[in-house]
Amino acid sequence: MTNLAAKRDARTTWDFYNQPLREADSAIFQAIEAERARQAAYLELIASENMTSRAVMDAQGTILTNKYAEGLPGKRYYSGCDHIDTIEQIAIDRATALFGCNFANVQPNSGSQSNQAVYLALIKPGAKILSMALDHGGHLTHGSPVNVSGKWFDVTQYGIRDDNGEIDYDEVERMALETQPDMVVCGASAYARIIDWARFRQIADKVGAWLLADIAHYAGLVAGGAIPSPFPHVHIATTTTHKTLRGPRGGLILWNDEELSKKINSAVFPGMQGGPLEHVIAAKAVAFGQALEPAFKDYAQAVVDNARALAGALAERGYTIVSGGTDTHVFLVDLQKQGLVGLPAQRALYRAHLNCNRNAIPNDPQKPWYTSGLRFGSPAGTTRGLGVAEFTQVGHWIADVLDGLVKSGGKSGDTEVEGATAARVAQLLQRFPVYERA
Ligand code: DSN
Repeated sequence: MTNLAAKRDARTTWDFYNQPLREADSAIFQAIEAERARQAAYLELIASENMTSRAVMDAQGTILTNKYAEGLPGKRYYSGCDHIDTIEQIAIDRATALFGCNFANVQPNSGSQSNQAVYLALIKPGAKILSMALDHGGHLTHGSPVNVSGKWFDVTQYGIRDDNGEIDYDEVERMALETQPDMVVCGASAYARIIDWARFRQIADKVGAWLLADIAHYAGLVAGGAIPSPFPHVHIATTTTHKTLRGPRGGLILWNDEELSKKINSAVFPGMQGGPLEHVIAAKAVAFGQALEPAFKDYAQAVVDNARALAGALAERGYTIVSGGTDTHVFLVDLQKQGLVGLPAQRALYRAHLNCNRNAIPNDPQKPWYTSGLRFGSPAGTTRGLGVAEFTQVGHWIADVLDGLVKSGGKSGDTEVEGATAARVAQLLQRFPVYERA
């Protein structure tokens, strides 16, 4: 090799290991920068989203992505896992401390895979599941016909009561006695009220079923003590780590009984997954550490207070809140009274820099693509620093935009109101700056 070639080679090697994304791939860098600007400029009201910390992202964006580590701390199939073990054990210890349970598997890549791993661990294809219907607030992975859970299991679904929008526990019990499920699933992705974990356990015990609580949406509120914990009532809880819990995108399984450990751990690996994403597990550990700080309790309570303020303002303006209000971070608005459809409503709000998602409401006459509802949540806005006064104000801005949409016939929206609202949102968000770099 000539000297010049050797120099060039050294430079290439240095670049490979050290060149920042900005220089290495400008197309992707610029798109990420654009997304950073979007997140700064829009108020995030999607109930399942949040803004995680720089520290969490720092942990995730590390050389840990290089390592294969099938197995569990202290029992790996590949060598070189000493430091990975340290990290994963810290994540496990913090998870169990945070949720007050004995065991945790921090490896699931998502909430969906957490649920699938639990099914794989405890029931067989063809088994009976009793769970909440998707359009009543449940989740795809709780037995929706379009999901593997609905294809492989015999699913019966409960919903919410027409009169008060709450789970009808007597009806759940009746259904359980009638169908004799192998597993009862509680937990939801669009249910605003406190779930009675103890009552669900009584029902599950009556029919000898496993009780799984999917707390993907509520985990941060549970960890922060703003709503009751599913432990010690449930056999197993699953969650995502990126919603109210404010960590990296990922999943987590929690349980108390040592007898379940082998089944659950082996369902995650080798049952469902291969090498765990240890860079994400490090980021989960950081997020769990942050959630163990006393300040997280204040955050969790503020999330609930803010969601109530938002729902209250919308109700004051004549919008129907499913179940009449919220005890959590989330609620659904039923747009039928205003004659609105979810899709154009979501788009009108986005034009005003208010980001929420259209969502099916119970017994929705519209198709899932359109819907008759909107789902709102406070976790990201609360992280950003908005309080009750700001969320109340935002509730009125949402109502202004939706009223404008009604006046325009429900499709195009009122450009003037949307523009004025976008300007107000921009002014508000200037007071609550976010990430300085992508
Ligand atoms: N997509 C999530 C949500 O928005 O609730 C659930 O998986």
